[in-house]
Amino acid sequence: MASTPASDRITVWRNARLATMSEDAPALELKGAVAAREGRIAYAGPEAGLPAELGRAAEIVDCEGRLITPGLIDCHTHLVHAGNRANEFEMRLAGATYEEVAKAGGGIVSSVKALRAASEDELVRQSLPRLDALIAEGATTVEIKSGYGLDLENEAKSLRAARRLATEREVTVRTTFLGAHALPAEANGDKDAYIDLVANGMLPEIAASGLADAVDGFCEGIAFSPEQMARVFDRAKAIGLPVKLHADQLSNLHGAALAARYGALSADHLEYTDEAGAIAMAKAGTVAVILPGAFYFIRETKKPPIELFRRHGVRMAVATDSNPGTSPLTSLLLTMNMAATLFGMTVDECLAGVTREAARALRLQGETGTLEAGKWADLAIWDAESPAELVYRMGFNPLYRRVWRGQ
Ligand code: DI6
Ligand code: FE
Repeated sequence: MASTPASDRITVWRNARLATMSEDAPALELKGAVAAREGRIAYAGPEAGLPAELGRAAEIVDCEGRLITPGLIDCHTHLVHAGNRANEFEMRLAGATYEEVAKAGGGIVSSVKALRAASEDELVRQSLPRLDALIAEGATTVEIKSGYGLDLENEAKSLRAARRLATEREVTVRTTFLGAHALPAEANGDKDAYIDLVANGMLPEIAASGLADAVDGFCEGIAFSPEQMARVFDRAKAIGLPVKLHADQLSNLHGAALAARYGALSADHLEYTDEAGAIAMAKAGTVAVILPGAFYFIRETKKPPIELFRRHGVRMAVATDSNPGTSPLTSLLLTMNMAATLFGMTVDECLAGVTREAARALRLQGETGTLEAGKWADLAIWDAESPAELVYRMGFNPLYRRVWRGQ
């Protein structure tokens, strides 16, 4: 009998508990099935509803009652960086202040120095173990920012390394240009001149080379003002790239409202965001990306206004913010536990935050983030019966199988 060409091959995962994360489906389908054809979902729902032509699949996988969720999505990482900042961590434990750490050459500038000294190959080599840690927990899509190069050559090198990671592993990578992350030493304190370089010198080249899928910035007293970020965003909009913003992390500069004004895909951190910011985000459809790892690691005390986001219908994603300075975290499962334990987010909010809403924050909600026909066949199959088991544990990975584009 002629073998079925791979392109027509249908795979069915049956006898499963489905958390499709679709807002139109039950939270948990107890006897569900998912069918995949040509890398996309052909069916997801009650096994009894599986169309006959799919039931005659080339491959049937009995999931033995295991839980299937959409593949996990980390929508906010600085995964591409060089070296680490463990020494700073130790200094801080010994009581050093941020200023003392900075005076000792620590902080973002030390990561900039390491990034500039590393080759593109070295960046890929150092970043792969961090990506593998996310993949090992069922991540199928990862966003990766630049932001440690702070000049055109090194920002482009960072984004090329990020793109290359998607050729080294079966994973979808979305890249974000974060030239407006910090002020490089050579700027001699002139933030306005550097922002002009970011907006007019770097961004057009980065966009023309196709290295970035979005543009981000750090709107904070120690970084850039709303007015300075607006200049970068004006350029991004003129070029046609969507924007995101690290907003209201350490103070309320009304970064969330600025992001909403530009129709940003997301505003991220948000510990100090006020009700006006939440209302503006809701109106603009800007996703709140909640980053508990940074809150925990820098021992922040001001929690993001989860209740305000709920009240005003702001969609919430959850992400690792994996970076060497404030969130050296590469576990979405632990991130979900932190979002629940530290911020009171529900199990459904946490799991939606690393699937459906994380896809929305990357403008990928049409392609992934839920188990619905037509979307990428990106699945995570767990040795678990309910989503609560994925959020409840700390440091335990119950992943049984990961499926990326049906394979
Ligand atoms: N906020 C943060 O917490 C990180 N970047 C940002 O905009 C810090 C990044 C680092 O310290 O390396
Ligand atoms: Fe970040």
